[in-house]
Amino acid sequence: MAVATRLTWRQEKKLQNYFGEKQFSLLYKASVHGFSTNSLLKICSEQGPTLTVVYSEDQIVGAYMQKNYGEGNYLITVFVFQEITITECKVGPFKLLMLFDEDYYGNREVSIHLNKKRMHFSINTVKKLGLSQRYISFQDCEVFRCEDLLDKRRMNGITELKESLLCAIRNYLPYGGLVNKIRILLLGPVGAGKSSFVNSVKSIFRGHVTNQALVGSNPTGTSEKNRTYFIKDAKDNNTLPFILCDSMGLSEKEGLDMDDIPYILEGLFPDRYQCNSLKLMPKGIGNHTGCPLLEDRVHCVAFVFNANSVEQLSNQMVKRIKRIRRELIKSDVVHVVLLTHVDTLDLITKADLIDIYKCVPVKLKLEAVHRKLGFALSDIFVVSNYTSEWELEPVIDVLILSALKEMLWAADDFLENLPLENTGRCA
Ligand SMILES: Nc1nc2c(ncn2[C@@H]2O[C@H](COP(=O)(O)OP(=O)(O)O)[C@@H](O)[C@H]2O)c(=O)[nH]1
Ligand SMILES: [Mg+2]
Repeated sequence: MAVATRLTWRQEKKLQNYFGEKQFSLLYKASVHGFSTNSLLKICSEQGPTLTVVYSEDQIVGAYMQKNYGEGNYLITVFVFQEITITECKVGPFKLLMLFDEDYYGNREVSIHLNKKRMHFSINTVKKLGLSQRYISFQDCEVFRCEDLLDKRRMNGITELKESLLCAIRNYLPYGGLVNKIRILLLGPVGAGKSSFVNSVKSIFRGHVTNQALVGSNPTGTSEKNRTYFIKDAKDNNTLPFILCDSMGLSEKEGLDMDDIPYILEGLFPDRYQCNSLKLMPKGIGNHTGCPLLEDRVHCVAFVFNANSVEQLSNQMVKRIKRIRRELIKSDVVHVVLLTHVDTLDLITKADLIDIYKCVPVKLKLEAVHRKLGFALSDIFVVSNYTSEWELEPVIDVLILSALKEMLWAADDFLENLPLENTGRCA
């Protein structure tokens, strides 16, 4: 049977982040491998950086060591983890082995006596760590190997994945050649990150961070105009096979008129056009001929929400979104959800973005969105938009490109399911 740690998921996550985005592998557990220094050293030598943790009644106390046991003299980080706070101090330098020196009861800053199940501290260390006494009794001791989550090997894998996603999107051809470009409509509350998503996609294909779409544009937060963006690929200067339609945000007071939604889906989305109602838009503006082409229609809708606040959407907003969703289902338009701001979710670090869908806070978030708005879990994607970064980061690119690829694939489903009579252009 696999040996399991006593750390809760939250505790492990907090420690991993605290010690610099590490991945922990449990090497040794005293209650399984024996409360003896020999057993510990046999298992934990030559393992690189390690974290040793002891569990007392109400505290977790431990030591982080950046080197192998047995190598020269080094400083050790000793910490006390109580509820949600971690207090640390540096001790040493001494040989890491001496941490477990069982015969020693002197004034060493810290020592762990496995056979007596006690950890001892000097008066100085007691003060620095805010402990109430010079030793604590513990029930178990565990040692973890600590590896960088974003090491070179992993980063190479991410870069390869990014390249394969770029290639798939560049070479994408809409189903059956029915249209030249897929139109993706971004819908969602003001401030959700729609314009930032456009900028992020543009940045990736340009090869550097750019901010063409106005972000957080006016004092009320709504963009005044709907905008249509063709995306250029810096590789060959061609436009890519999709168009992003950045809508005015949904808001309680201003913003997108709900009655306009069916017109927008039909293709009435004139770039920069400002009006109170699309119903009243005169023919001749943009692509408005009164006879919408399949090319001009919306082929996929992406609902964009801020992952931090999606659970707090007002009842009115939820009603609107559900109404739009019904409209989409009625007209067979495929739709997905983009949860932005995932970089700012509690306990999420950049390294977590690699395997974001496995992270517990993200899984809970997806379930909450599913419960509140009814979207299928498999249709919800998380992204972190470029907002303050200067350089592109492959981990962020992979999330954005994966979501984009899913939208294109979803649009193919829409095209494939079109009734035959709708696939020809309007006579
Ligand atoms: N940290 C973070 N901030 C974001 C993200 N997406 C958007 N923002 C910020 O959220 C605010 C609103 O974004 P914007 O794109 O204008 O939202 P829109 O109204 O839906 O177009 C801006 O301050 C952005 O910088 C994201 O993924 N992460
Ligand atoms: Mg906007």
